[in-house]
Amino acid sequence: MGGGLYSTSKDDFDKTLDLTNIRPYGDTMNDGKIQVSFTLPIKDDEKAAATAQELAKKMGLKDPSIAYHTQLDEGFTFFILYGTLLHSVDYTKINVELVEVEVLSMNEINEYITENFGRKVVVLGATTGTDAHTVGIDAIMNMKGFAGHYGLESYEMFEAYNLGSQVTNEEFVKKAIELNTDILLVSQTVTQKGIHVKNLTNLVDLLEAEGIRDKVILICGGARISNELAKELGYDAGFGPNTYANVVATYAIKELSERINR
Ligand code: B12
Repeated sequence: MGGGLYSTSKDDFDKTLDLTNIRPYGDTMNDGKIQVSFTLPIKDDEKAAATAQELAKKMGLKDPSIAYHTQLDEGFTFFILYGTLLHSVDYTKINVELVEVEVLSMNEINEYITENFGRKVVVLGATTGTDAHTVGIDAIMNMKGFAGHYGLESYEMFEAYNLGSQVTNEEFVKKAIELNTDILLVSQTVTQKGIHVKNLTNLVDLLEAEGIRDKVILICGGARISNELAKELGYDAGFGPNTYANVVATYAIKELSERINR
């Protein structure tokens, strides 16, 4: 008897990994299977389902099927669709600008600061603007840190101040001047309607107006922040998801040392 309907013979599966033609992996290589979700501002009925499928086809999904749909509110329907993505990307042509630094441990960082600056380094952090998310900046600054990596407050050679969330750029700059701050850490999580871009840009403008932009190492971070975006906005560096305190600290003290030597 042959393999039948559910044959799992290894010859049945495509196993070709072509980095110039990367497609989503569902349960076999290159099958292109993905799931997407969105809400449409129309009532939950057959016509809405057909509309959602039509949209999915326009996104490049072949044979989209509706896995789930529900009314969110009167006149609003949430959909989850499953299908085969027809697009692919050349992975070998993707360039990402990362912060490149040989990462030091907490002890090495304390030693580096003692040897190079002979004093504590002042670091001020906050989530600025209307953004209420504190978990990201706490992960970098709080004593207990994040995922087994202690935060900057536990480093002997950092004098660390965490102002929390919803700090206006004006308050932040005022505090930076008052503390004679070396390193500024800004966290931004909400990116709806580009609010993070406006807020981060406004901070740079204020620092320039006060004449202290070049005196501080200015770093931003958050789930949707990249080093590339940070640099575009006038920051020294930007850090995204799964950043640890010692990585940021290594970059900041080396940059501070270079700037002083320049
Ligand atoms: C917890 C949470 C909340 C809590 C926040 C509580 C608190 N005290 O922080 C509450 C309930 C208050 C909340 C509110 C809102 N939230 Co919310 N929230 C989340 C949630 C579930 C987790 C975020 C989090 O804590 N992540 C864990 C931390 C550790 O990760 P992280 O922030 O990425 O931080 C790491 C790195 O990014 C980096 N990093 C972060 N900051 C910095 C800074 C520096 C200097 C450096 C170097 C590194 C760095 O290092 C960290 C550690 O590695 C996310 C969804 C999700 N699962 O991600 C939504 C989410 C972030 N929230 C969202 C939204 C929309 C909101 C609201 C606007 C909802 C509303 N309509 O009211 C409000 C915001 C109100 C406001 N004024 O800001 C959206 C954001 C969408 C967007 N892109 O804009 C998300 C993604 C949910 C979603 N899918 O829609 N939220």
